[in-house]
Amino acid sequence: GPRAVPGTVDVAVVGAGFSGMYLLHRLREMNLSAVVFEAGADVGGTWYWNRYPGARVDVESLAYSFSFSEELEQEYEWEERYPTQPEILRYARHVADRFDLRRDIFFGTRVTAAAYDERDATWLVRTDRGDAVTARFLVMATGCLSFSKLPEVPGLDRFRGATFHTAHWPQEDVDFGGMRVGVIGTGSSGVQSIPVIAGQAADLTVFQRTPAYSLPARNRRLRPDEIAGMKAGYRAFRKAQRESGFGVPTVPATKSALEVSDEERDAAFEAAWESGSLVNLLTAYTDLAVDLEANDTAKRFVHRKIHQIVKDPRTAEDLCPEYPFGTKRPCLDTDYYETYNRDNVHLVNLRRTPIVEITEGGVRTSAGEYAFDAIVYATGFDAMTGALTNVDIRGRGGVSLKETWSAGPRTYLGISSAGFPNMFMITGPGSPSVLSNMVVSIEQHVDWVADAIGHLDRHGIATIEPEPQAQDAWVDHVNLIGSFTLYPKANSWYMGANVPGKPRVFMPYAGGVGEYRKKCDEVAARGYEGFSLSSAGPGPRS
Ligand code: NA7
Repeated sequence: GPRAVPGTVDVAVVGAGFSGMYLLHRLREMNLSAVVFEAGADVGGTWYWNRYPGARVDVESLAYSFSFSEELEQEYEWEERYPTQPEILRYARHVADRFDLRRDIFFGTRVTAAAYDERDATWLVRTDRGDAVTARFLVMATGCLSFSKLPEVPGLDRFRGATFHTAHWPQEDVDFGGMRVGVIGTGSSGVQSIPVIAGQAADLTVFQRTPAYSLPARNRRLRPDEIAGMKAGYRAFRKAQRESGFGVPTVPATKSALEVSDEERDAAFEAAWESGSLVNLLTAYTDLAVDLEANDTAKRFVHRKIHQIVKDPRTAEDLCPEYPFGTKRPCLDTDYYETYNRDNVHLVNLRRTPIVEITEGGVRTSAGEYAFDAIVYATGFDAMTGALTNVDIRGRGGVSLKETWSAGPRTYLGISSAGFPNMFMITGPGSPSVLSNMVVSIEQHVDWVADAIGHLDRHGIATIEPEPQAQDAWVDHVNLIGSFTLYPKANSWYMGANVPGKPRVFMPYAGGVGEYRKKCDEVAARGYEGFSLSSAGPGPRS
């Protein structure tokens, strides 16, 4: 028969993506009991849900992988430089099998609420299947891009054709052969799926509100010698990842984009463009992320590329972003701009002709109606906070996390929030998370949280919670670093700007994963400085 959900555990974990999987493994090593709830039918999180055609990671496979097990590193065979969604999901499944994770994971189960009981210092976690679990610790391993959003236009349920969202793609393959397809959204999911859909559909119309900056991925199969080289050098590479800015080792820039000749700069940008690596362009000069004039040089370079590739000058112009390069998440693509040279592909600039409504037959903009057999929503996510605030989380005094964060998320280190004792977030707002190679950030957070729980248990401490002053100082620090950058100049999901009514706050920590790790380690080394630790309550169960 089906396994019973345990009534009481040390740790309740929400989500079985890379975060929840590794956390479960760590907790078991510490002989703690844990239960993991996962809404999907299998592990993988982002890579379980985002099955749209062309879905790939934009960090190289050998870097976008767990480092916690040398055996895993050595035995796993990556096929492509930038693996496809099926390849990454296969990796996640392999990890689940290899570490026997599934026996503590309850799939098809969504956590709906979690309430802190001050008397017992425990969390009561509830699911949509009626489970109620009491846990000493609650860890939200819910991901940063997991609560999807649809466009805010009337008539979404009116359309009679087939409807898809890139983040809820069907399990079975979809074939758009012979169909008239509309894609709404040109973030990474749109940029990756549009070339593939264009190759199948009779006719494809892309609705673009904001263009993306995209670089060619130059994806290819990995050669045996480069895989062997990587495996031989993994320890040094992992160390470099952890100390880097983006969780990907780079050669630090030494020059301003404004102190070199146009020829030298163009050559450097050209090399980055040819390399198929986003960070190579983002970090080509010291000041691209902080100085508008310097940034303009990269912006103009990409604009030139777009005009070289796209034959119709008006389409090319519409594809050129106005906001500074890198201030919204840039994309890696395979034939994205080239796709607009196809006869069956049309671009609609929603800045000129906004969507008025979805109709029975398709999409109506201010310029008229477009008829479709299928609409693909590539409209993204309520990023970083959506997956947290859409669970009814109640901390001390029954206070809701959603209300507490109504003016923007407030965390200490992006790991925990005042008023919510013994609750941790993996890659929460206020951590580098979305500005980094996620696997590097995930491992660092999981290790820090597991070590913190170990520390509490060794010292007979029942609760950990940020002091409000430490949290205020961290929020100020995150804001200050953000204010040194150009990020606030774009209407991005980093700023919450893609969701109407969401407060405009720059949510990630932009100081780099290496600096961030140092801060987290210092806090722990100083006895969890900035946290109040209390030994009231029941203490560890063993
Ligand atoms: P993104 O990057 O949030 O992209 C969503 C796209 O959908 C973006 O172009 C949005 O335009 C567009 N959008 C959203 N709402 C609307 C409405 N109402 N009307 C028209 N267009 C809309 O999500 P993705 O799934 O592509 O990628 C998420 C991340 O995954 C990506 O950054 C990588 O890190 C991996 P906007 O820019 O808001 O004007």
